[in-house]
Amino acid sequence: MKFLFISAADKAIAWREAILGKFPDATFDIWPDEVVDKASYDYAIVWRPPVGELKTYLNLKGILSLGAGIDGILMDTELPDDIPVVRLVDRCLTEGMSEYVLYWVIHYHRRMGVYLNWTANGTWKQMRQTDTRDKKVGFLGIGELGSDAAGKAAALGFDVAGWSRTEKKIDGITSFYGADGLVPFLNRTEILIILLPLTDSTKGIINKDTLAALPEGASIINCARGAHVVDEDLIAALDSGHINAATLDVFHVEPLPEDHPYWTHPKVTVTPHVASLTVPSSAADWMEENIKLIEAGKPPLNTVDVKKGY
Ligand code: NDP
Ligand code: OXD
Repeated sequence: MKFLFISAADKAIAWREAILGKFPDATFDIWPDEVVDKASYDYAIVWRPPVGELKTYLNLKGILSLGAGIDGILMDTELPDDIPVVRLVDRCLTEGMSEYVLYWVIHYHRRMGVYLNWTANGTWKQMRQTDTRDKKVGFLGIGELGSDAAGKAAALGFDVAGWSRTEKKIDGITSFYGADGLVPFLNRTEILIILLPLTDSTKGIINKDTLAALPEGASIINCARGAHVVDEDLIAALDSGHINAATLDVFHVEPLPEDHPYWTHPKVTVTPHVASLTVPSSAADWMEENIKLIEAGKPPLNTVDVKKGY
């Protein structure tokens, strides 16, 4: 079996070890330097392949994403259309995302930013503590990642809701769905977490209208994609005081350009796209399972619906 790897070179060594650990007789070639005989590859393991590259590998059986988000793969408008694109669903990725989300939800709920500023200046001062059960946390996107984090937030006692395309029935989580559900969902959400895929319908979903629909003082955690947010609208809402604070892990351009106002905005915390990183040794289990399904002539799990965009 032959694997083609297209991603940052510094990620390749760990992936080679993980994949060859599962398929010891396989060959794992790193694009572009190690590629020989394009027709000989069975599986492409990719992050953001160059447009038009994958269609030149004529015998691929599957395109396996290195991440949960496949917007970077779908940017290739010339993808071969008879080959399944399979997105990553992995325990470590899911648990890592929930850790990141809960860390910031608790940070905003317990107003740790305010306390850390005060104590850094030698100020000893207390605020009234609010009841967790009254704090309304909302997840835009309640799929693999959103549902795990939402379930864990609900277990801590938060009043949790999710917004999705289709209705969800998850114990302890109120479901809002579809275009009609968006504003009512936003109206009740004091801490908003964005965990949507980036598609034509979700691009720019955080804009002046949706920000205005959030209650005064809401906080935002974006750990999906930068293009979900209209940056100027978010900055205006932070400056006006309508939005309390934002933690942003993802950006229109990454790395975030040096002169971007987010770097120095007092109400913004920037993290460098680390909300949850793929752990090759764990994600290789999922790759193995899907490859076995494809080799057995069965459909893989988590196949992307290219038309839907996720
Ligand atoms: P899923 O596909 O499992 O879930 C997506 C959710 O979004 C579903 O609930 C889906 O609704 C909902 N959704 C999609 N389109 C719409 C729409 N138009 N209107 C309303 N709801 C919509 O994705 P994951 O949970 O696995 O991942 C989410 C995103 O997280 C990824 O696409 C990626 O961009 C990002 N990510 C970021 C990481 C980071 O480190 N910052 C790491 C990993 C992922 P329905 O269930 O009804 O289909
Ligand atoms: C992903 C990511 O989509 O790392 O998995 O952003």
